[in-house]
Amino acid sequence: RMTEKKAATLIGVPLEEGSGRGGCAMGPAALRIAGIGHALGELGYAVTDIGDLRPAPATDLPRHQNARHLPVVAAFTRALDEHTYQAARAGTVPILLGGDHSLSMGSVSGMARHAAELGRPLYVLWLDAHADFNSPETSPSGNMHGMPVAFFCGKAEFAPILPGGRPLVDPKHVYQVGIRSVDDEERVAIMKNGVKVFDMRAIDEEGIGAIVRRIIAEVSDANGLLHVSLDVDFLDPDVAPGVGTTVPGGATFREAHLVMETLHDSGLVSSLDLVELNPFLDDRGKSARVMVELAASLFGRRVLDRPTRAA
Ligand code: Z70
Ligand code: MN
Ligand code: MN
Ligand code: MN
Repeated sequence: RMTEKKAATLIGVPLEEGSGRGGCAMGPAALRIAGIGHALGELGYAVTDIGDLRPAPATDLPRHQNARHLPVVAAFTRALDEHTYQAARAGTVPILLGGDHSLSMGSVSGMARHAAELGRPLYVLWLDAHADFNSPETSPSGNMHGMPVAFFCGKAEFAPILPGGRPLVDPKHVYQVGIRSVDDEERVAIMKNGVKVFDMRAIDEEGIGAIVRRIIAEVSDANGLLHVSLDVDFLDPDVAPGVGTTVPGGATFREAHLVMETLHDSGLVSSLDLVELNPFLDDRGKSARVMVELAASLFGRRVLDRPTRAA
């Protein structure tokens, strides 16, 4: 096992219909131009890029009042559930090149299936300004990128998107870090369901390093797999302006790198979403490059070799 080459599968997801505006569909191209494949190769990964998924919209789903573009998002969810599951089952790290955050409905569902087969619990680290825990009943916008966490925890009602009986994620296994914009009904839902929320106040008071080490210790004690979902707006808009919903007061460049380096040292990360990059709004590729740098840190790029800090 130790001698096997590390492997990653890049999955392009030109999906923007979940976000309520155009631009995210160009995200996969921007992440490739910023060098995601090259960076992983330099870190010793065998990289397979399966290209961009372009599923035809689902024809079996009714129009939904408050789940905009449901047939498009559902088609991507189905394709991503399968491709993410297969990439993980083949022993590679699936890396989703988004695309808006509704893509996590599929990537996390696929990882939940993989984890269940291994008999291990799946944990999700949600790095985002938003909780993305709305349902069609609570959403103020109808935009499905505000719903993926509720979906993969089984807390959002849609017409059936995936077959019944699929493993769900326990909301108590979802850690949300960087949160600073939550809708009123959404706040009630995350509290009721026991989502573990570390908002910007927690980061300021406790330090992001201590928070991430605590999360890693819990996942490690449970022998869990950890899926990381990185929304561009986790970062402060000064660091990463290329996103539709900028929210002031986000993570700094240094905080974000520390998260990734600490996660790498844990050896627990099974899969990654890079989402919400909008190249149309970016400043000469700045945000795309930051996202690639953070992915490189997550998969082992470091400044110096040093003993890992105890949890
Ligand atoms: C709001 C909604 C959201 C990302 C915006 C915003 C959701 N809570 N998510 N940008 N990534 O419309 O549900
Ligand atoms: Mn999000
Ligand atoms: Mn967000
Ligand atoms: Mn548990």
